[in-house]
Amino acid sequence: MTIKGFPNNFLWGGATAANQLEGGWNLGGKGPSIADMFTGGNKDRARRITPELEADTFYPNHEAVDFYHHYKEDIRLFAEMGFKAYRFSIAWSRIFPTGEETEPNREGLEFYHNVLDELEKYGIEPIVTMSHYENPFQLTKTYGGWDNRKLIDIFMPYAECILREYQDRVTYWILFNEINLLTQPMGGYFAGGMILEGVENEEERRYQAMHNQLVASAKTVKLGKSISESFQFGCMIAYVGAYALTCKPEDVRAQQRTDQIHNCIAGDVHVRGQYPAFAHRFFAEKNIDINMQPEDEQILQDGVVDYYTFSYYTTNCVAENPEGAKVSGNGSGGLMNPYLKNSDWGWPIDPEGIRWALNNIHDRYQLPTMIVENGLGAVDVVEEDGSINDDYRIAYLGAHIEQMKEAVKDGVNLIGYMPWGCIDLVSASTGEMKKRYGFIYVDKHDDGSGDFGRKKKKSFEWYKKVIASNGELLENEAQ
Ligand code: BGP
Repeated sequence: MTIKGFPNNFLWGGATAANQLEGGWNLGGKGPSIADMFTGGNKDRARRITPELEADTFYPNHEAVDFYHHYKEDIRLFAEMGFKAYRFSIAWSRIFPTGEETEPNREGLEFYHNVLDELEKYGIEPIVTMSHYENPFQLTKTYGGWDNRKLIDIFMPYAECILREYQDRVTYWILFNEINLLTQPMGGYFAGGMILEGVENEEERRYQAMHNQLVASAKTVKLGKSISESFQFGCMIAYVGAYALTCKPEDVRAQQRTDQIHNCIAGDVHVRGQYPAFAHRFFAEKNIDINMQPEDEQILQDGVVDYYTFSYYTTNCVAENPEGAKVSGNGSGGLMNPYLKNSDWGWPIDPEGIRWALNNIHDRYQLPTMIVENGLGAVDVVEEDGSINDDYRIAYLGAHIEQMKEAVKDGVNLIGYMPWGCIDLVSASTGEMKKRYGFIYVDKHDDGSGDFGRKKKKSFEWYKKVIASNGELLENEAQ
């Protein structure tokens, strides 16, 4: 029997999010989202959230990389690379500026029709995230964010509006980006739209927010299926693989627990329609008392997802007594792995880990699976001749694709790969432009300078060949 690599209909593409890409933060009737209230930062200086905009402060998401005015050019470049699919998010506050209008903002809806027109022109399949760290900020002011159950009722008209509006144009929907970041302190702002500094029951409120989003997700799936039978709904998990630091049984158990809490609670509810048993004990031991309504059980069961998506950047190590050097890495922290090198932002680089993650996910859920974020945030240098030789990015992505191929040969039903920030955009964690992921460079910098000019990096031609060969030509061969 021949063991085959990527299937012929594999979805090669790239991923972005409205708040990090579009700019036009107050154009076309858009209201401010929570992302618009974040200042810039860097790996040593955290971003600040300002409840009111401060004069003389730079807010990097306001202009981002101005996809709002460059979308035609950008999508043409995606098409030139051979993209089969493109993951982007709809900015909720472009459609409902404060979240609570009774009528949607037509101009916002038209913007995404225009984006979809371009994608259609090149035969690129849209994969649309409904909520990617961009709650209308007014909801934070009025209700505090997703820990307030009221948000479910406010989200549903938005979900219904976009599902109906784009029902003939979009098949693949992604519900809440990295919903499980709510198990981590940074997830409060990003995933939950909440400002929880100094709040006593901070952890409980994050898990409450996650529950409310899980209920909203399930309701959206049920509603969506009544609008169009062709809709496919996916969850989105920030999958950070955890290894035991040693083979000491207590360390191995600490690893299992971390994996259960961080990677599995939200995924299990999305896929199986109920909380796993270990979650109940975890909540009890932590005194986390989640307000679940009697009807929630049925709602969760009725709205399970059709496919599983996740972001994968890194892994870390876990020990019973976590002493030693810590790493950064997609909200997770954890201990340094002596066998791995870190990126310039301290995220361990672990291509083998993506095969491990894919096998774990497949063993647990047996669902079609899509990697909707992966990549290397790095500093790019524009040479005097204008070239950008990002061999480090080619090496990172090539090694990960190689391991994805192994996972497919292992039997994983992997249906797509959307590397993150296929065009440079604003970093979520640090607010920097300096931390770049793209195949396409954008002339925009952390002091606000730059003319938004687009340039192909070396990885652009490389990825084009990877796609054309359906993942057969990798690292050296494709250069
Ligand atoms: C994920 C987010 C993205 C993205 C990415 C890279 O957590 O879903 O929005 O930004 O991480 O992280 P960063 O931008 O901090 O480098």
